Amino acid sequence: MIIHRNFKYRAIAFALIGSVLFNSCAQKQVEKNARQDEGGFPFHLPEEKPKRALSAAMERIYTDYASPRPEQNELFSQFKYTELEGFDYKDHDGTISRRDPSKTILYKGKYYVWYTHRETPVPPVGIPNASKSNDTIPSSDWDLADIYYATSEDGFIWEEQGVAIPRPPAPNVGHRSVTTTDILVWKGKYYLYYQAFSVASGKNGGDDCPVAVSYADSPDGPWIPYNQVVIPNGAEGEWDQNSIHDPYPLVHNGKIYLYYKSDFGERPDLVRMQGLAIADDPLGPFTKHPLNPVITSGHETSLFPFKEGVAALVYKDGPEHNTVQYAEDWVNFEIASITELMPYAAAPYVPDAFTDTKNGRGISWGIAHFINVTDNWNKFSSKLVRFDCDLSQDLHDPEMKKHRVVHSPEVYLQQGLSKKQRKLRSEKPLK
Ligand code: AAL
Repeated sequence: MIIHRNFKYRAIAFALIGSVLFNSCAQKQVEKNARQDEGGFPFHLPEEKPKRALSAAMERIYTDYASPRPEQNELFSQFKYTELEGFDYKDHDGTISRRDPSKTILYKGKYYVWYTHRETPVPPVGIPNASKSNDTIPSSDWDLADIYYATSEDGFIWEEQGVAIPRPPAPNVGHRSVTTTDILVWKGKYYLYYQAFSVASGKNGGDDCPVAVSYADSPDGPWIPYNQVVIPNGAEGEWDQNSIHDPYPLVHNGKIYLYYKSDFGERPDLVRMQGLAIADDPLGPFTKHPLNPVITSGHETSLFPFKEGVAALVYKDGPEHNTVQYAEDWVNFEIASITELMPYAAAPYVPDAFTDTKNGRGISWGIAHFINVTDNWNKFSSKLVRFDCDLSQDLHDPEMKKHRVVHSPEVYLQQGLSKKQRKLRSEKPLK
């Protein structure tokens, strides 16, 4: 009896499955027929994703980006650059360098920016020659450096105020060089996080350093060093075992979200990616996110709250360089747009960086740097520069939304073949 009943149920099940399969095949055939007689893709690019079969590329511009048109994508922008006034570089002889700026903040009507300041009797010898460095000869452009700051009324003309954080005496962490700082404003106090080198960059083979922090009641200081590592390197064998670079704090969900870069693997196959460490208190403890690395590309992390999520300027290194990326959950980043000529070490003015906003407004300018400004490795030095863009919900600047940057032929010709490439490519094929 039971066998008979099972057989009946199985027969019903097979009949149901069969009819579902038949219907879906029939449905597909109906759609296929419909598509074939719906004509080609429309002449005017639809604002919304059209109900028709789409190629992967067409699908992508409706699903991956805020708008199928870059000029209507709030997270697409071009970037424009302006020389800053107020900084002396001694004709870029390599003995003075300013680079790796912090985010800019506005305090009592003045803009403030902090940055790596190196002033040495001679230019750096270069990381590969780090063994030749000593107490006066720098290995890299950011070796034997201190953290300086400058103020401005308009973001274009600056007045250097002098040193904010000097190198501490040995054996305190950072006694060799303190560099690549960023600012956090938290409960009325100011915190500067920075790379704290105890050995010349390159001496151990890599650009090895942890992150330390100093704090003050005013952006003008005095800055009190915490004199401890606040973002430690990863354990042996972990991606961030050697370096915690570019500390970049924001405030989200009542916590400090500090993004950072690490260089991992061995030169010349170095990989650079971005991680996230979160804390309830500016002095830590910071907990590294279990999904680290959270951004697969980029250098000198720069991010800003945007709507409910966070956006990132991802440039220079990695498979997804030259992109603006977005993470609604502040952890899982997607590409929001592809762009070019992105600012090096971009450090934007982010009005809502520390307000724990639930609707980030975005950015329109900041400070960045140009490295090796004389294109001469024997006189290596860098300089600060202003960048402007339109990655803001409160700005509509069509000039920043053009699809392409027109370069002069000289820019292309500057990227010439090496002698080796030219020789290889001019040899006649053997056959
Ligand atoms: C920069 C940053 C960090 C590195 C070096 C100085 O672009 O990534 O600060 O250590 O280069």
